[in-house]
Amino acid sequence: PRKPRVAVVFGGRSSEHGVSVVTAGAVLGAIDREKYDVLPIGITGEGRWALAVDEPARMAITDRAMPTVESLAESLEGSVVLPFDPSVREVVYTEPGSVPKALGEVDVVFPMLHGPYGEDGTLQGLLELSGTPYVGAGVLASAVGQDKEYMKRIFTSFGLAVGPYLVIRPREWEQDPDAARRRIADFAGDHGWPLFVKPARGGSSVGISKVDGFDGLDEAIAEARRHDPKFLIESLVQGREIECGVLEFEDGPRASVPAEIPPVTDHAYYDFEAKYIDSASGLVPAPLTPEETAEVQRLAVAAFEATSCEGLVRADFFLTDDGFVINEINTMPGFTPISMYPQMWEKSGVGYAELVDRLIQAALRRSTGLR
Ligand code: G1L
Repeated sequence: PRKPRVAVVFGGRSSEHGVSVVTAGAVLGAIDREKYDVLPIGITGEGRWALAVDEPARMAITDRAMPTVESLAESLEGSVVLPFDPSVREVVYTEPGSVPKALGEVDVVFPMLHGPYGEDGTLQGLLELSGTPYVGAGVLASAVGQDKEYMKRIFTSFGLAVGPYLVIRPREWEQDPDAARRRIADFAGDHGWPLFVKPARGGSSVGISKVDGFDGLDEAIAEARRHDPKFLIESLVQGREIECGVLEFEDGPRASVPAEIPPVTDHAYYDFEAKYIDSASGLVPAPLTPEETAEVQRLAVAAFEATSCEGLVRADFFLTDDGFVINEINTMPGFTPISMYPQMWEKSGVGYAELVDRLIQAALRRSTGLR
């Protein structure tokens, strides 16, 4: 019988293009070639989809320089541009059960793209339309995973504790910024400073500022709004940072051993590089009591179920004096072999190659359409 063909889609029009290429290189290197055929599909910085060379060694970091799809594509001739570029006259024709022609026939897609048009459900929607199974979260879970407002609303409605927050919508800020500032002042009165100003959508730590008083507020809002006109105000949640991985097995989702991210001293946040590339200096397993471990594992699986995740999720919590508070979920967590998510599974007895295989198997089990 023919081997299933796995298309790994990576790169893309995001500032984390290089991180995606490096991570896809690790995944391509871990896929069992006896069991699967692979098709590496790169998306260039300007959004062109092209067949890349299958040489994972060329996808590694070289003295701090990130690899790019441009350097891996055999040819960009005839490549398609998605989302559709109006200057491109060709129509991408898609037959049921296949992805756009440029991709060729594939049995399963492994999407490895950060942010808009990759992680937010739009690529997942395209794959749904073409009837192609894919690894990881579906349209809804992907979109929810990119929107901090709806993520919190869903957690709350499923009984998971979230920290205090305020949502300021685009019209509210644009039509009456003083009223919005008063709402923020009331919030600061209730919860104290510092406050965090965050774009509602978009992953990692981009556009987030910590403000200690009204002085830095407008600048922080302007910065958040550069990424998303909808933004959130959050108070500082005092507690230890605990993460837990969830992976879909044949019989349903299971939680990994949790990890603890020690408080950072040298830089303001656990930034993007730390999250996706560095060994993320987390403690795995987290030094928790057996009861705390069981509780955070239960909550991580509950977060996976509440948001209708598939395949995998990394759930991030604070352990406060009042118990676990969920901060966020990440449907496409850092995924190099030394990133937190694969490390948590490694310490749970599931190595990197098995992890990749389980994700592909979960995607192949998934029929398209409603279940
Ligand atoms: F497909 C999975 F397994 F769901 C998946 C896809 C992508 C897991 C993790 C990632 N991560 C990445 O693609 C990235 C960290 C390189 C960018 Cl979001």
